[in-house]
Amino acid sequence: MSSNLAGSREATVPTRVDAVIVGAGFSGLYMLHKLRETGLNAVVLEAGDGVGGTWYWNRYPGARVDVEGFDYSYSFSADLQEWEWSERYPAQPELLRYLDHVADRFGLRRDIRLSTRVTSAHYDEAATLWTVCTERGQAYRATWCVMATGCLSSAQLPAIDGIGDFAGEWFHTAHWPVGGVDFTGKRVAVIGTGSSGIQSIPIIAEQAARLTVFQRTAAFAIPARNRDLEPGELDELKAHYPELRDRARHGIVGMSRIAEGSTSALDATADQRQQVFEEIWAAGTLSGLTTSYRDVMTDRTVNDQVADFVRGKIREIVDDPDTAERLCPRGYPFGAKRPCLHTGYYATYNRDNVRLVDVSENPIERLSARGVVVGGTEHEVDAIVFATGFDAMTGSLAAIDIRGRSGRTLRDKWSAGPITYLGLQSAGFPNLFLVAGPGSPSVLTNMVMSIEQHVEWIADCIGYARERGVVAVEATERAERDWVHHVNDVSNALLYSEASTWYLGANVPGKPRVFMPYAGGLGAYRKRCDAVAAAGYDGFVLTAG
Ligand code: N01
Repeated sequence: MSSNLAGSREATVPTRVDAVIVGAGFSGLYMLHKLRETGLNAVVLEAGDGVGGTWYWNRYPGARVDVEGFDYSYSFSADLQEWEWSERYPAQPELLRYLDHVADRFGLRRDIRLSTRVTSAHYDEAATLWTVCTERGQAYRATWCVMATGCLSSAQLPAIDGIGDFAGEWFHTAHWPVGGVDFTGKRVAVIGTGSSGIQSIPIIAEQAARLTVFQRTAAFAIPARNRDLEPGELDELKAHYPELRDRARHGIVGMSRIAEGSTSALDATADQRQQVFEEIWAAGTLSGLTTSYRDVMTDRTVNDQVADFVRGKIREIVDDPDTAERLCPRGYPFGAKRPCLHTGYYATYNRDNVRLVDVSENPIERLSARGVVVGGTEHEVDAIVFATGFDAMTGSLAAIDIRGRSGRTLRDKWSAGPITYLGLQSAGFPNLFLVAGPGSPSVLTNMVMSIEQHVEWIADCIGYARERGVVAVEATERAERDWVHHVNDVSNALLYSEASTWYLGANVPGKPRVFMPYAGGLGAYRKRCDAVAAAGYDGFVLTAG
């Protein structure tokens, strides 16, 4: 409970708005803009001290997006073409500046409350209103509540004994200090080799006296070939803006310039395949290998060809054959665990001050006051970086006490895994919308394109309801049951379930193993959502006031 008198007084006098939006990242900013356009009085509640969401929190060394900046930016406003990306894959500071620019450009800040963490959202059936409360003791009453809380925003520390015993400094990549960290002259451990680890390891290695990387699962990483954009390069893209954006909106992964192969790799000769893979490797794209042939994610033989190709590249780069073998991913299909885009990652292991400790068979036992203990050996370090990921897709929602009709909690409803209709709503929680929720393409695509599609759909739905005097929009149980089956059917036909990943919740002890995103592709998903809307919001019950 807040000790702040003003705060507790506010709690008894809720602020009445049409809509509460939780989160001020890419989703929340655009949601606010769209709801204003729809004529709503909306407020955004954001836990951080600034806007930006993911790009506010993830300030670790080397943090940069792995989708090209041209694609990883809003497409809804021609005005925003004014933004000049400096690099092919923009780094965190530039992305944060961009989102700050968007907040200013559309005058969003006056309706954003920073340093305001939402603790609960309860539905009042009689009043058809949500009451949203914050850690600071404020309360808001709203007809509509939009969770723009992000798919990867609930950071995970591993369940390793002795974290409290470690006498040095430790950091999580997703909660990096704003002023940065100077590792000069230090002995540093990085635990985790997913995207965050793979981006930060080369930079930390350049600074630290010694870097020890603790790897449990080797990742497939593709060189980013990041570079400054040439003068005029962006103008060239902007000259084809509508066409490129349209391609991204309707493609599988939401990117404008990723070739989506329609042929089988099995119909190509070994030389032809090699040439295709080499071209993609040289181009430096995250999804290029996955979409190179139509059967990379359905046929294990084809998938093995891609995996062998990447392993061959790792062996070419890493000097020490033993280290190279340990860096070669094995035991799961390429693409089933999210691939990474890297800059100098594998070559980092050729440095004298970098060591790789394989903890796949011998897990980290504990942290001691002086370091990390594995197999009875204490690896002494001055600082530890946890690049250990997130309680993905559901973690940030589970952190809020969300109660729908009859007081039922979302945590309870989702205890065996998330249940949604289109990843947009869950039955029993009227007027509560999820942006990029579980059951939507979200993390399998360029997030910005998926977010725009959701925000526009939600705003249209709310506008439709208001025009008709509808006070409650709620997914039916039948519609969500059918959708969950469909999501499962689609992922079961692919190779995703053959890896233990955060897509499945496998990285969080006790989390039910359910493949959470929708793997049917953004374009097909968009068509489905459009058809639902065109049919008067098929699968939803619309209740007039
Ligand atoms: O997290 P992760 P992340 N002992 O979950 C290891 C997006 N992203 O922050 O695989 C030892 O991928 C764990 O090992 P294992 C992107 O979608 C995007 O790196 O569970 N190791 C794994 O290696 C990405 O996929 C960008 O066996 C332990 C690592 O920690 C997602 O965020 C940049 C351990 C966690 O990897 C998450 O990426 C960054 C333990 N006890 C992130 N516990 C870009 O756009 C966990 N691990 C570029």
